[in-house]
Amino acid sequence: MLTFYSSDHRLHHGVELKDGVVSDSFEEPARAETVLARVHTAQLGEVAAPTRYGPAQYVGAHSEAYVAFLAGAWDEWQATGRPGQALPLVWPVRGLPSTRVPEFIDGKLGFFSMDAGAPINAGTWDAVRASADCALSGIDALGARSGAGAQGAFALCRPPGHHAGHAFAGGYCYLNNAAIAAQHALAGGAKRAAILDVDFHHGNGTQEIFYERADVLFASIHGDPAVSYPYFSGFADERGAAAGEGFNLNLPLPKGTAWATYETALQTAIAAIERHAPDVLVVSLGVDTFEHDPISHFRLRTSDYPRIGAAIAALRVPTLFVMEGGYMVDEIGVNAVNVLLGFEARA
Ligand code: OKP
Ligand code: ZN
Repeated sequence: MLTFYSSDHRLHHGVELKDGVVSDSFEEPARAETVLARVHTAQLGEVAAPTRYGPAQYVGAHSEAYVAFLAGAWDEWQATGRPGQALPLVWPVRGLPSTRVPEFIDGKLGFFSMDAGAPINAGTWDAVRASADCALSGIDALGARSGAGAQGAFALCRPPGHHAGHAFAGGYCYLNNAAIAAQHALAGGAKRAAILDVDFHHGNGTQEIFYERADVLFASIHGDPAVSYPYFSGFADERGAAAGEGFNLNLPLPKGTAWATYETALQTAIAAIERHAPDVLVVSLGVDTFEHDPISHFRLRTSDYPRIGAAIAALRVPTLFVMEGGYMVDEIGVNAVNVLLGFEARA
């Protein structure tokens, strides 16, 4: 399987407010390095640098105004002379009347964010672009190789993307790499796409982007939002709207979920994808479902990950794996690559 990776991800290193203290983010550069090292040692296949795409390819999944905000936010923040990273501190929640885009950067940060989990520093935009470019390159590689069997490609994205919506950042995410990839596949001639999100956290951004569309099925298995981030999205009764009604499938699972329960949900998601009959499948591949993940509470084991890949391969649909979360840095490489090896063994 071909992997797309850019060392530009290192240009982004965020901070987060954790337990009331500002510290280095769990979403750290070592994550991608660990996965890349495992791609090599497991001999998954070639690693290529992504093609450089333009902001026009990010629009569709995202609004033009939001992409322009991301591109310019650091310069606007820096012009104010603040010493730290750009972070929002005020949001347009229920009860605040204005829907105008603020003129000043502090207001813009709140307008274009769901939380304070997506800080912007000097290298963030370059890292974010390179991450999306890995996903776009992965779709183009699948197209070039389409033919018999279940073809796979791996976009080793960092930062991740699935919390980013049409016009907002959040939860370590800026551009929604999986959504951009699916949109690119449709622009390239695919009639239907599916996105399977196996990250521990609900992919609220991906859900929002495709919520009213029937051409992209979104299926997600995640920690119950009653007790897990992102709290305000991911419930089973969110099933899509308008033309997209019935094309959004949320499978929230309780704390402590281990393989047996997980597998049942996975098979439910796979069956829904099969009914949708997509021309391309994008997998939001988070491995923060791991039993020792520091910020999540499922109990999957290293030996469960190849089974996820094998279940996906059984669909026999060209599949792009897009890296999302996973914060037990020592094991993220083994677990992520195990999914890919399980896919290849069945492909
Ligand atoms: C990104 B991805 C919990 C705070 C949650 C945000 C988590 C973002 C996860 N104490 N912080 O889905 O892996
Ligand atoms: Zn996650």
